[in-house]
Amino acid sequence: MGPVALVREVTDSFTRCVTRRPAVPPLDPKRARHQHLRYRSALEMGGFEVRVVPGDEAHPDGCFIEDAAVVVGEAALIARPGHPSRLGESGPVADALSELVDIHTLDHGALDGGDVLQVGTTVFVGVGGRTDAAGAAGLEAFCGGMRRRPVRVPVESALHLKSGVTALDESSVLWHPDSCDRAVFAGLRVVAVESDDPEAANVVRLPDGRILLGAAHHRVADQLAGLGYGVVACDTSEFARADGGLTCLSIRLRHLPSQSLRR
Ligand code: CIR
Repeated sequence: MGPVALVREVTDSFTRCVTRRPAVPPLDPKRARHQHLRYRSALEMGGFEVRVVPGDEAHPDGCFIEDAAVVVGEAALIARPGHPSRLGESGPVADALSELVDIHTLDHGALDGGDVLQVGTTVFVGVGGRTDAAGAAGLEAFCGGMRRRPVRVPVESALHLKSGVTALDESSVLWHPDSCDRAVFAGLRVVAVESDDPEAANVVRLPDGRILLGAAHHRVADQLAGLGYGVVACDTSEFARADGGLTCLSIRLRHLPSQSLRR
């Protein structure tokens, strides 16, 4: 089957999302839902089949579904979110993933999917923010069975590794200078965004090869177009107010078996 993206409904409790700074005015679930629909459409137009996981009012941050699991090839590792209020989000996500891939579960430590960046066969894991050494070790053990090379990356100021660096293709990353040490990406092409645009490097690679980026980041759109990438913009500003970017709103499964027996 083709590429699938899982997204999760925005709940009324979205007003109570974890935020690094108080949200003023309060977070707006209606506006977030509107933006979420546009985001889903952009994923579909780019070649994903979108599946929607029901929301749970008990978990305001559940729509940031990326943090709940890491999919590598045809297996998923159910994560253990690093913020205590987010523990317990993963049940319905695991149910949805179990229709598509094999399920493994991290049994200790802290790991957020937003800290895991896959580029080709390398799996970078950001450690120091929401993900700790035990969570990274669990991911490394999981990767070992999947013929992937895990690489730990210290994360200091960003919420997640992918807040400031994401993949453009199988050998290129889009990187913000404050996100992490550029040297960890030796051997890959590193495209740097302007240092005054910290959220600009969080983009989603669509199955059709285009790059989905935040609507406010015009300079990056021009930069990527100049490098030959097709770009498509999406406004997720209400989610940005809750510290979420484009990647965190979906779990993307790119390489599913041609015939899924689990459907
Ligand atoms: C949180 O603080 O956990 C949420 N409000 C935002 C999570 C964003 N996730 C991500 O960037 N992967």
